[in-house]
Amino acid sequence: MSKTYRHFETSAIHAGYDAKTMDGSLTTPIFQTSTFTFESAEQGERRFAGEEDGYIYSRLGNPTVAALEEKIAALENGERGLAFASGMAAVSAILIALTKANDHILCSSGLYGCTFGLLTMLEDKYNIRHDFSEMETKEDIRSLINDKTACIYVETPINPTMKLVDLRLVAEVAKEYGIPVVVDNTFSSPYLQRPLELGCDVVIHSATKYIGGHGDVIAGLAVGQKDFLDQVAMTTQKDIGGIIGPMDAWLLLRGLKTLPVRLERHCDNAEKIAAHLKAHPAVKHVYYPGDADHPDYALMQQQMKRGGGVIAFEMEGTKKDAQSLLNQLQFLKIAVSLGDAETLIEHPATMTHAAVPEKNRLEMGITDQLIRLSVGLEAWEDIWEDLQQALDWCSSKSHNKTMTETEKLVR
Ligand code: LCS
Repeated sequence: MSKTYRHFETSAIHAGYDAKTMDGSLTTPIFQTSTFTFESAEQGERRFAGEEDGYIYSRLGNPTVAALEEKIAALENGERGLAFASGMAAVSAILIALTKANDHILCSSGLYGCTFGLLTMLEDKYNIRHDFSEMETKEDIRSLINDKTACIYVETPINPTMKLVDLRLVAEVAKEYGIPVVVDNTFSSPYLQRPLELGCDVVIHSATKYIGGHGDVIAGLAVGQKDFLDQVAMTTQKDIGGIIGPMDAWLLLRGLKTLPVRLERHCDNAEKIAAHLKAHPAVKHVYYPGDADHPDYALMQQQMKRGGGVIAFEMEGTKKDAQSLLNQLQFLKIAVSLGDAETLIEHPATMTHAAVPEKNRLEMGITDQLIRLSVGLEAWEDIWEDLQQALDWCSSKSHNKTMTETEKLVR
């Protein structure tokens, strides 16, 4: 395990790197190389045989990537980290490592659309079945575990509905059966939530989001016990090959240094925006775990530091009204992804979760009127001003529509 410091903020900057080993370079050098030379044929043989430490080929390991893996392990309080080409490469490597044909996976009641797609593919090709559960009580979980259950897979907060899952509760039940719990911690980042400290076994990130933080890299990370991640490194990671490049690893190392500062600001802004959204007549419902009215607010306080930077809200009206809101925005960006400096807004039913069949989508709570807002680092007043003018427009349009319909009736 790499050296950690007393405070997360210090580890985010210093963990996993010793400038003395890199000629005093303040920042981690980018080892932009595909392969590493051996001094002799015998050295090559020893490295391949695992008898001598040292790099071989960048798909098997690279010093810049290793620095990132050490840092994320330190921040998640795990034994080993692994870096991947994308969040989905991390999700697929871990799920493939944990399952075999005919197994079963128990999942939280909502998942990112492509994770849902991966589960569907695993079922179609290898008969690896899955169930969804709200996981509100121990009995909810126990009732869906069977002798084929290979792991429990949880997102919390869930993309995009912002429901939470009680990680301590899930970990306690999983221990009864000796089943590993995998947590996709993308929406929280290790600054707000550390699932391994709550008894879970593996943490996954789409590092594309808060960890990168600047909308310029696609990447994934996994953290867990060394034995298991060593096995993943030598099997699904090495042989499927979804590894990260050195430049992208460096961008994540840079992003991580400011993670605590950015997250505090994301949370400050999101709290203010959520409160204003709640008061607007065009908004039917706001789902933000940092809001005291959120059904999981008490749970948020137990397992997260703050509510995070993502808000989901339901518009009054129809899908068209939800789309109109996006179209009326002046500077906020219509885009999927989240956790960037820019505020990003999207329509999950037709974007991130468009590939999820309507029945499953509605069961997950993703209606046509649901909007997901990743609150950025701009001044919250400017974010609200843009949202407000778009919401006002939606309200006045529905008001006008009602008037016209009434007028028609009168005539
Ligand atoms: N897990 C979660 C919770 C995610 O939100 C995403 C991507 C992934 C895994 C996959 O990560 P990637 O391969 O994209 O790095 N979520 C996206 C989203 O909500 N909008 O765009 C991508």
